[in-house]
Amino acid sequence: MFSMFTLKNIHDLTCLLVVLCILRLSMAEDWDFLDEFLKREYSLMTPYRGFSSPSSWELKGTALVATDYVRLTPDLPNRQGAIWSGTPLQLHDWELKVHFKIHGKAKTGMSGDGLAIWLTKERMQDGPVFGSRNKFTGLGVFVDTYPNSVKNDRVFPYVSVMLGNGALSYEHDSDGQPTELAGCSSRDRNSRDGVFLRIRYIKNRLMVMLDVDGKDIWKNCVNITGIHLPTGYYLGASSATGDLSDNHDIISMKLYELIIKKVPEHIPKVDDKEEFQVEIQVKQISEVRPLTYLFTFLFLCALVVGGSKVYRHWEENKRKRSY
Ligand SMILES: [Ca+2]
Repeated sequence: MFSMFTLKNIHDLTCLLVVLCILRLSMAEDWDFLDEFLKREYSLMTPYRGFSSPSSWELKGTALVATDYVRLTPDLPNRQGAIWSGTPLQLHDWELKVHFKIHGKAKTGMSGDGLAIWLTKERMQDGPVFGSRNKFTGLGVFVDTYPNSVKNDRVFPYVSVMLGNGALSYEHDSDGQPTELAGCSSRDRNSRDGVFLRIRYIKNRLMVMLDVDGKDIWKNCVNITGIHLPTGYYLGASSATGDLSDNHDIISMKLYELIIKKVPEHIPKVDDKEEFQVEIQVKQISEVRPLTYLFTFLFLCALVVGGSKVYRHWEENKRKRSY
């Protein structure tokens, strides 16, 4: 009975350790990238030469180009403006660093409406979602400065992420809460030097980080896995003002290609097929030392326990014989 119990424990512990090893390795892979390269064809930065090329950036609505910024809307009511890249993004793993500034005379809570950063199939279309079309296809990152919903339990300004499939509708009156994937509160209005926003998409993980003081101190806002974004979509930024307003300025949008670690394939395998998984993967893992130590330890324990049991049995027999 004892030996059976021990064997069961060894089996359970081994399975647990194998799972932990695989989990640790896959988590490390998710975060790792080797290098990043600025891709100018997708980026917008001073001196904003991109607007002179028809294949690059385009202005819409009230958007205008100044020396140090592109203003999507001025601090005036009922304005809409946008900028859109004309080059479809063909990269699989990337990071977009957006430097923006939302500022105006009004107190926070009495200004609006905010801005959106886009990576969508559609481009250059007016609409009610921060000055761009609703029922979009792709990614929208919203910097919402005005709480429209009276039921709001969130602190504004509020940054949120939505993935549109062409049918989902962003509800402006509820600040997009029903379709929000994740988000966070962020004081990104009237910052002296503007706010930096990072949108990182790597191996189907989407992360959004914010640096509101320009001190290179990043706050994690969104971190979600299982996001599938097709290539060939367009980068853009848009903004709208209503009764309340603000200046919504984009200072730069820099797109970096992320070079990720390629894990060489040593053995053929099929995802989601159990018969190809556990045992083969265990042999694959180079860091099997903890397993070796565990097996040695368990073997020694079993040896000691078994030995003492045999010894006790032998002692008992000896005692019986001597009676
Ligand atoms: Ca709002």
